[in-house]
Amino acid sequence: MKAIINKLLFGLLALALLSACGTRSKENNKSGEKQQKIRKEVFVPDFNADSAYRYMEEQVAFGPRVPNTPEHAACARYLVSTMKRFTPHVQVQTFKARAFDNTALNGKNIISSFNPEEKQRILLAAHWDSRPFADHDPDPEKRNDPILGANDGASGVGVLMEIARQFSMHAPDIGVDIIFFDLEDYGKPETMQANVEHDWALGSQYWSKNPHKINYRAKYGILLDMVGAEGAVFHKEGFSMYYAHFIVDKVWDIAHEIGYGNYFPMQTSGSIMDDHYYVNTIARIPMIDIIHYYSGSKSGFFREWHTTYDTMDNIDKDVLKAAGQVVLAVVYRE
Ligand code: AHN
Ligand code: ZN
Repeated sequence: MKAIINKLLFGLLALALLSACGTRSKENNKSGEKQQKIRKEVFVPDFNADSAYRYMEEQVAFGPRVPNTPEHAACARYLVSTMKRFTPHVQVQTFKARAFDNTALNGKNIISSFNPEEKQRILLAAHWDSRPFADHDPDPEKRNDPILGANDGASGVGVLMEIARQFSMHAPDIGVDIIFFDLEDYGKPETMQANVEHDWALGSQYWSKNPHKINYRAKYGILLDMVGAEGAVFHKEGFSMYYAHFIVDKVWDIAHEIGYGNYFPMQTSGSIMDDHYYVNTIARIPMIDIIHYYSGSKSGFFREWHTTYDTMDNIDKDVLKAAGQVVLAVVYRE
């Protein structure tokens, strides 16, 4: 009896310890025809959604982060100084790009590296700028106003900042580069009929042609876009399936294995033009997009997409947790 109680106590203690400092998941290594399971203990930190939420609030507090504005510049300084708390290897790639309307935009891609000497690398990314016009706002009067971009912008960056904080406490085995792409959301407004191409994702186009390191390679990349809206689910996006099927499988399988299957349905969506498209086609690094697709709206995105309602009010910490925990598990299993 005493032995059983001791065992129980030990189990409880182990549980408490695990929940305090991360989880150990069991890795299945299939080998030979018997597919004997060799369990390798892998440490995966516990993603803190409150922390990610706070990093989002801090970005949104600058106001819209529209290129060529002081708010955009101030947010860049905040992102750089915060990331420098997590790694000394932070680089800013400053560049100019032409918008659809010929405006010369000042862009800054912010690149934070972990284990910079490691050859095997993973690339994680999100865009940090916010859209200059709320062209999908229900009120026509507001369609020229800039958006706050809580979900469309700040969510992916907030999740990656929390991941960076976790890396600073327990470095993963593999090398990781976290890129905050600029100028993603300056595409031509919905109503404009101009025949322009490649008007979105100007920062990732620039980086893909001019990576921060010569001959830069990564095994694969994961882009996070709109990972915070209440009710979000992440479908297997079309370009991700086309260019990086094996990563989609890996990520969705892990999501199901660690209990976030509800957020990662085994369903495909159409192809979405986003930063990963250029990383795949120009830099030729296979990259997927974890993006909230919503078939219930005309745009295919969340209800507040490109409206003045894309605020912190519609952010759900459980969604941030699902996206962040799955990406952490993927990285620490490498
Ligand atoms: C297009 O609407 C063509 N692409 C959506 C990419 C995007 C905009 N992601 C966030 N905002
Ligand atoms: Zn957008």
